[in-house]
Amino acid sequence: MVLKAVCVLRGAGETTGTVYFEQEGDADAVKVTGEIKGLTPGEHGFHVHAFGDNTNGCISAGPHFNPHNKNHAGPNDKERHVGDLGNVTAGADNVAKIDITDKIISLTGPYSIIGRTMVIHEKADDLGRGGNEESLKTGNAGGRLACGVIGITQ
Ligand SMILES: [Cu+2]
Ligand SMILES: [Zn+2]
Repeated sequence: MVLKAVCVLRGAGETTGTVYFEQEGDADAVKVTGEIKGLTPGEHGFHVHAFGDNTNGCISAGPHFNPHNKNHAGPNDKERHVGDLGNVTAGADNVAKIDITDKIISLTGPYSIIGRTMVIHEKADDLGRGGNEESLKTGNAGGRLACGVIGITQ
């Protein structure tokens, strides 16, 4: 059975986006597609944060989803937060097209990302290589431009 989820991102500014998630089965990689508009050209950190709570805006989503208590890193690192999807890159048109395949996130099981929050950041994620303490927590990706709760779709 194919599992599908969707996330609509909104924030205080003009950044908006729609992200789709698809997973063939429990143990398969998750395909993440979609686009985010209203971004400055260049890289922007893109993560799953722990809570599906947007009561006080994107800040209520808490830290990166990190059920195994690891340091922050990039999507291809062996040790990373489950929520570490790295960066998306916006072009001169201020749009980032998303096309990610990730083997760590899941739409099912105890570490499912359903009901958690996707966040797009102001700055690039340094993938844990920034050489300071914050780099190992957030990748120094700065403010939260927009976010949305990941929900089940058909
Ligand atoms: Cu984040
Ligand atoms: Zn992280």
